[in-house]
Amino acid sequence: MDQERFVTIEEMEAATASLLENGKKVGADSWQQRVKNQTPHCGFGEAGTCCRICAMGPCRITPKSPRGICGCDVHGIVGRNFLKFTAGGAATHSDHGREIMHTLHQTKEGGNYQVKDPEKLIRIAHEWGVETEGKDIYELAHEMAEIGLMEYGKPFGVQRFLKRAPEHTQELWHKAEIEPRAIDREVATALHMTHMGCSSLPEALIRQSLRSGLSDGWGGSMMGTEFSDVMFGTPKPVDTTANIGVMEKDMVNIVVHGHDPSLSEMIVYYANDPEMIALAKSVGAKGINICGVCCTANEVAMRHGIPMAGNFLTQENVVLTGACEAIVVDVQCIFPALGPLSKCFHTKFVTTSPIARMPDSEFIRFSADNAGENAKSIVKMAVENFTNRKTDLVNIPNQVSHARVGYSLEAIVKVLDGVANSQVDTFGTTKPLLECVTSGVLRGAVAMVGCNNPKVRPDYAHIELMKKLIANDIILIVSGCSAQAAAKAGLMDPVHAKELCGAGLKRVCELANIPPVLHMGSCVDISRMMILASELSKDSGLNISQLPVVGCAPEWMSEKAVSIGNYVVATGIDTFLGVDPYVKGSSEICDLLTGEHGVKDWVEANYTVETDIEKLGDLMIERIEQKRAALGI
Ligand code: XCC
Ligand code: SF4
Repeated sequence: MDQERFVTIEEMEAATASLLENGKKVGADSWQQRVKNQTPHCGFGEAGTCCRICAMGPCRITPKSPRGICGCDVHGIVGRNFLKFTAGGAATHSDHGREIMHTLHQTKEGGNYQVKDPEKLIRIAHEWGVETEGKDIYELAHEMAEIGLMEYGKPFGVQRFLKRAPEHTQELWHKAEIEPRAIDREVATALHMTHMGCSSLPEALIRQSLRSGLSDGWGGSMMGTEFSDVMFGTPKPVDTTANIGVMEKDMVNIVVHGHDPSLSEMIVYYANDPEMIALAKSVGAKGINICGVCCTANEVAMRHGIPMAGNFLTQENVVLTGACEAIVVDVQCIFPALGPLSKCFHTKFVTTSPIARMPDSEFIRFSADNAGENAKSIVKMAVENFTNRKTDLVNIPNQVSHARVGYSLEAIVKVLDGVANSQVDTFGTTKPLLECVTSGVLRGAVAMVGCNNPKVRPDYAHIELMKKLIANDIILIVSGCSAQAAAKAGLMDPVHAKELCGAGLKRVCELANIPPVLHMGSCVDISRMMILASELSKDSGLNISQLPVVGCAPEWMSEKAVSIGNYVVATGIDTFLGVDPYVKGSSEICDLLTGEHGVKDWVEANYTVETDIEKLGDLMIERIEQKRAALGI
């Protein structure tokens, strides 16, 4: 295999090691060091058996003390912790979606934020039963924003997006009493249930976990995805580059990190401003280079081809290059470590959201009305900081891969359909993809998502599992930090990655001119995957749970990831985790989540937790083949 085309995990680790050496010169701390300080982790915390929701505790469950002071047993404690964890994730994604709706409400002709995909707005308006005839597009956008915002707190009814699911799925949700009502209500209900002296019945806690997960995936996240597309454009395939080598030695490097595209879109816009480029040249730089980390990277890569410098556990690496003039963040997955770390270099650490305030940062508050002005001043600050760079500290490992990204549902349907579809009310059919699967050219699909976690060798699980799956003719649809792991390794290279595939998948890649690992976006965009699964189900007449499709988060770490897991399972997709969600302390909770008669009875899917990555891959292939066999294909 040509080493130039694919970057191996060992090469990436060597690059990180050289960056850590760079950090040592200036006394920088690192997560690698902090992991050592934190190991071993608390056994009660890891098993989920510590309760501190009231001040009689904390209570820790052991064979000698099987109940907390209130009498709660281990199953109640583990279940409550799991539900609280889910609620944290659902709140976070959904609040991101809410911010997007507020931004949509501020759109105006010629303003900081505009409607870039009016067709999509009209399509959703029709879906929601909103009159579009004779309305100015901004009038419609504001009306839709208000309706969307009402979904967060409406007193009656269930989420409007649930209607996008197949009838059968909607019935399952109804029967299991897990249809999410108002988005915020499911989070509030979860926190109410987990208050001292409320629910300790495992089944009730797990049902609400699924329900608040669904309020995220089919509520808040879906809102975030759909209306980001309306404002910033629905992603289409675009070529970009990935890995730490995308930082440019001779340019002003601005790294955008976080989640909400409302910030990064503005920074990208002003980095292309001729006035700013001229300023960069006047300070001796060749220009301005924007690159991304975490989900923000996915957002701007998919819409503008902005290079992706790294993912969750390489966020410190961008600063360690000594060539980062500014790291500009909004919300979620931002290491507080970036504050002290950036102080070791010339890097400006700029926080912008009242939701994510951190010590040792410069806070420039971002809002829809000052976005333009503030983005410009951030870019200017970064450019002016170029002269403070210490050239002897600059170390940019030369690792860059090519990647084709931007496979929104609309784009996937289009490339696989091979025909342009310009109708407003539909985006085409998934039938060509289904034909590939039923004929056996493709064995199935895996939705691989989620973070990095030092408990797993970072990126290794993502990359190795993907290689194994594509070699077995299983197509990958990925998002979040998993997507960046793939891109860094070269698995999204439209020319070369197909060499790693089985014969069937290779042929599909050639015919459709796609990489075998399709970049579907950020983590809120896992909502796109839910719609894809729904469309596959409707077009095939099968239930979602019958499709040879599974979900996987091999290196997950955040509360959001558990919320995602819950809605993916609740949608009927078996989900495989490489890290235990703090539930191993309760056999009853484990049985409900992973057994044959828990969530599986309600939603036809369940979890598998396997920390041996090789085994995790085998189990997924096995499950896909079982589903095929059951269909007789
Ligand atoms: Fe965060 Fe979304 Fe996880 Fe990456 S994958 S570490 S949650 S950036 Ni969402
Ligand atoms: Fe202990 Fe019960 Fe209070 Fe939890 S709720 S801390 S188990 S007394």
